[in-house]
Amino acid sequence: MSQPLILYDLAGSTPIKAWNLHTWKARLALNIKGIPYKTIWLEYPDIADVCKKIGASPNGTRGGQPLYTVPVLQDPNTGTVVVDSLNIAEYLDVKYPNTPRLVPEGTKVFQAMFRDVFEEKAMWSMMEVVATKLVAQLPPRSETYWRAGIEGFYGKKAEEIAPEGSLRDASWKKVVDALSALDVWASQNDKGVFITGDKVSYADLVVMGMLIWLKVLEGFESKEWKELVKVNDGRWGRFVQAFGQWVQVDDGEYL
Ligand SMILES: N[C@@H](CCC(=O)N[C@@H](CS)C(=O)NCC(=O)O)C(=O)O
Repeated sequence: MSQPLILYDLAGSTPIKAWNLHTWKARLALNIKGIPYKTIWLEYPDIADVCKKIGASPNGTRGGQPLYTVPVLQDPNTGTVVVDSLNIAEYLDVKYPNTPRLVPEGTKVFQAMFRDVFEEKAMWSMMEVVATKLVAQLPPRSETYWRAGIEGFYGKKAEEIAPEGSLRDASWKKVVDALSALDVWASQNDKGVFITGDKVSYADLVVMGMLIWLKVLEGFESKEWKELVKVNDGRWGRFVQAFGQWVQVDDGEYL
């Protein structure tokens, strides 16, 4: 009998716990495919040690040093450890072929380019919008780690990056502009709510990961969420609805 896969994710203190846009891409892939898995909840300062222990490779470098990231997927059935949400989606496609395919044949380059372009257009602005709530829900050790990186980069407290007012409105406008550009591209499909039409693929997980980030951290009642579901003739409202059944989080275990 096959054993549940293990997903390494970052713990937050909201009721749903899973808050990170990158790990949500892998979680959505598992949920869409219906593959049983268990979450191991980590804190930022533990990522590198855990990765080294389980044999996960670095996912790039930062400041000349190896950079270890989550999500990481461990498959006890094959002894495989996979790093990076796109590789995870592709691995699951290959090893669990009777499940919806998220990186259709010949599209890995498109999926990778889509991720880079969309994240470049929208991710930092969205991070500015959610920064205050993001930091408020991190457990203390993760909070110290995250503040050191982000506050060093911006040269100010996380809470001052985009407080209510013109700074926050400008960041949010950049997010809406990025979504509107995507709406124009995606409208070239004549059917289906997803980026490439009526079948969900990894590109959709990139977008949804970012929207869940906003939903978990700011909530349904935030003015940004209310605007998001209406803009572009309701495209993102329909998009989020199409993911409804897949936005699930297991209890998991803390490291
Ligand atoms: N392209 C990667 C991005 C992974 C990533 O950047 N993960 C962040 C989560 S915030 C991370 O683990 N960062 C570790 C660190 O900053 O030390 C993916 O989609 O898996």
